[in-house]
Amino acid sequence: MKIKILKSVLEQNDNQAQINRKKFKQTGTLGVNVMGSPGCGKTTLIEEIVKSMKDKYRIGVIEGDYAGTVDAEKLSSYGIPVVQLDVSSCHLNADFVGSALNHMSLDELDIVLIENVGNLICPAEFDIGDLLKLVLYSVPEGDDKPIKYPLMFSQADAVVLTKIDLLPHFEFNKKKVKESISRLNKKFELFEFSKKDPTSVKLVANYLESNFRKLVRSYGDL
Ligand SMILES: Nc1nc2c(ncn2[C@@H]2O[C@H](COP(=O)(O)OP(=O)(O)OP(=O)(O)O)[C@@H](O)[C@H]2O)c(=O)[nH]1
Ligand SMILES: [Mg+2]
Repeated sequence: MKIKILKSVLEQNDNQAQINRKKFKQTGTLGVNVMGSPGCGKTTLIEEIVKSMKDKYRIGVIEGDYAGTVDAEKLSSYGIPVVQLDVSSCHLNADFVGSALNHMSLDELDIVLIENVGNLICPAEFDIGDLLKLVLYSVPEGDDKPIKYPLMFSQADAVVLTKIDLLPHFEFNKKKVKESISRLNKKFELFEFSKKDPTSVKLVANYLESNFRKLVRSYGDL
């Protein structure tokens, strides 16, 4: 009986995720699910992406937080639309994101960055209807995380190694990390980011830009 209930929760989530995904495609908006453990640097990277892309692209943010509004307040200061979701849960689900989308004019946005709740397990289990999954993985977490949290790394379109400036201070073998993700995931791209090096966001921004262009080419006629 328990299994049936869980199945219906996931089915319901998947149905709403399809609705969200269709909305993103119809409006030509790249919905990006930004995931990673608590404190891995999600808000910091989003902030740098916004700074780097906001003059050329119309960017919105959905902030999924367990509690508090600090991240949403920080990002609102860039004059972009930000919707805060108080989820009181370890992950975002498609319903939460669907309700946030009802408060955004997707027709007027090119990219929506969705900061998921800091967690390497639950967000990987709930489809939110995004078109791209960025998984952030910070150097201080240690180089064994893909082995311990395989679902998250297997789903990533791109993995961003964050806090790369801290590499000299931690035992973190980049080659080992790349190999363990490659065993789980055949298609991921890998980036390195440090807030101490503002140019390091450029490659991530270029990646988002090329995915946005691909989306517009594929669904421009809808
Ligand atoms: N050294 C260093 N610190 C960083 C870097 N990126 C973020 N930090 C710091 O790491 C801490 C957490 O960063 P956030 O961007 O708030 O992380 P988050 O993933 O959004 O955290 P939650 O929303 O709480 O899950 C802050 O003190 C940042 O200043 C980086 O590239 N290098
Ligand atoms: Mg944050």
